[in-house]
Amino acid sequence: MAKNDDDKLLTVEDIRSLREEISLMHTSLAKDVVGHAPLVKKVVERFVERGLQREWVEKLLATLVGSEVEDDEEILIAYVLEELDILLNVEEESEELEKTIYIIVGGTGIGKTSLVGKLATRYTYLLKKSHNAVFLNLDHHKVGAVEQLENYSDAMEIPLISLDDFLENEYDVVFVDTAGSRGDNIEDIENFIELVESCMDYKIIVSLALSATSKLRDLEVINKRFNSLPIRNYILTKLDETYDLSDIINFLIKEKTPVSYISTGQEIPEDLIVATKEYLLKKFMED
Ligand SMILES: Nc1nc2c(ncn2[C@@H]2O[C@H](COP(=O)(O)OP(=O)(O)OP(=O)(O)O)[C@@H](O)[C@H]2O)c(=O)[nH]1
Ligand SMILES: [Mg+2]
Repeated sequence: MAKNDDDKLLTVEDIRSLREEISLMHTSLAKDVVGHAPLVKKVVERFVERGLQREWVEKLLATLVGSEVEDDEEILIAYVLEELDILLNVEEESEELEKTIYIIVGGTGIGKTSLVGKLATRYTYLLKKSHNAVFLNLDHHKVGAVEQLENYSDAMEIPLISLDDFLENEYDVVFVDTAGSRGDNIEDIENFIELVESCMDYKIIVSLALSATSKLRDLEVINKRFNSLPIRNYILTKLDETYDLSDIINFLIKEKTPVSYISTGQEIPEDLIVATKEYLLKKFMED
């Protein structure tokens, strides 16, 4: 195709900035449209007060302005909840694992080691199939990290194995605890995954633990820090420590990665539930 100054092909950059412009136009258009429908505006304010991002709710409800439901508050609310329900992703529990490595990663002090304890106990004692589960520790950084797992191992009668032991034997599921980090120990985890993939036929599940008490920006940053790992799902922790789930909900509706479990307290193994959309939405809407 002929190219000259009058007939230039669009570059990827041009398309990206056009897209941003259109998105901005949509945003301000949605704001205007909502401003003309008092009840829709009221429902927008209600969800904004709950912590949802204004732009998101305005864009969503603007599509209903002018329709027959714009004067029906209940339907407007139900519409937002239904959209949240569609956008939230959860993962069903695999009740039978074979030759699986479960690696829990995430920031410091958010409940990774507790999750390893809860999950190993669950897979050993609480599910229909009793799994041959063990702990493996990749946290060589924190003083006391081994002791914490040793305590769980003694209390729950679940072996804590060494790397050599792991390489020589077969287990149904190996729960791997990692160092709490802001992302700087990722290389250790990558090396471990590489080692497993090079000489073993274990299936690997990497879960990113996220605290429900974190702010949206922190959740986004931590998610980005770990994105070189094959994160299969999120596990939410400390849901008992906050009444405001808006940041975690705002985060989850933009991510495709599903939530697998939710930790609701310090008790091992009781305070762990399989994630459901109903639970998340109910907690979000609770006062
Ligand atoms: N309230 C509450 N406390 C929790 C939850 N999960 C873990 N904790 C507590 O949070 C503290 C830290 O938990 P750990 O499991 O050691 O966290 P970690 O991510 O392994 O910490 P580091 O290894 O130091 O990065 C402990 O006191 C746990 O009992 C939860 O869901 N709710
Ligand atoms: Mg730990």
